[in-house]
Amino acid sequence: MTHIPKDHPRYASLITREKIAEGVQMGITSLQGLVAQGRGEAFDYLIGERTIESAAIAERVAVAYLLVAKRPVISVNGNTAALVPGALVSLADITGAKLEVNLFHRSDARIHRIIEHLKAHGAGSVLGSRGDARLYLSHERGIVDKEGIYTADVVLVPLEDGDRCQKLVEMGKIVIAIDLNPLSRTSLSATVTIVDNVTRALENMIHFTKEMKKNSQKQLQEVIDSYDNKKVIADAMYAIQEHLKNLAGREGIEWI
Ligand code: PTJ
Repeated sequence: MTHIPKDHPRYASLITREKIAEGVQMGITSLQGLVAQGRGEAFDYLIGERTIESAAIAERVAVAYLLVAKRPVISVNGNTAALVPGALVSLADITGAKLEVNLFHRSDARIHRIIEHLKAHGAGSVLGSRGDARLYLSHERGIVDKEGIYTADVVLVPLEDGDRCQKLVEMGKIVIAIDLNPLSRTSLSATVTIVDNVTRALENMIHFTKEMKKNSQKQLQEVIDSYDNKKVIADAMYAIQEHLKNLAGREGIEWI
């Protein structure tokens, strides 16, 4: 890993980049994952590299869904395994969700490496290697485990491609997406859209879970019932516009 000095103004972003590059070197992250990360970085820059208020609301609702779920599953791909392995394991532990590796660029070797990587970060059992059920998709993301995503009632899908998100929603599942692009197909089709960097979102969700675990099922249901996903997406777009206006204003550039 390249040494990044802590006082570098773009420290957090550069460390994230290093982790993804390391993921590729370890055979965990796909080469295409680098491109996806670059896209994410660009949207994160537009949003101001912070958790906006509406994302925090969506994160709380996501936690409420995970806590009321009967069969919650957290889907793991090559990017999230490289960026936030410890947080994925912690969130699964405290919400009681199962972890399942599910890849777009699927290979048995990569699935195995990601499972071992999660275990090295404290995971017990990790699903994904069986592939004994199929979602009706023409690509490999459709290969899932029967006791995991296939029969889950709530699925958390960080950095997803739109096809599978739509399919899971069509199957009647609650789908929670983490995607910095508020207008991606995933964002537009998920039940709960968290427009935040996965590195911040998972830490926030762990924090909220610790708080909300004490809540009754009725209280959790109230959090869910008061939620409006379209409003959250609209707010993310507004936040991007306002952030850009502020940046322009600071530089004396007129916002037309
Ligand atoms: O490991 P695999 O084989 O399953 O492949 C995973 C990738 C990510 C390559 C695959 O799912 C893919 O190609 O994803 P997309 O279609 O590029 O979508 C990724 C979405 O996640 C984009 O909308 C990005 O803006 C967003 N994104 C990228 N990095 C982050 C992110 N959102 C939140 N946090 C990030 N760090």
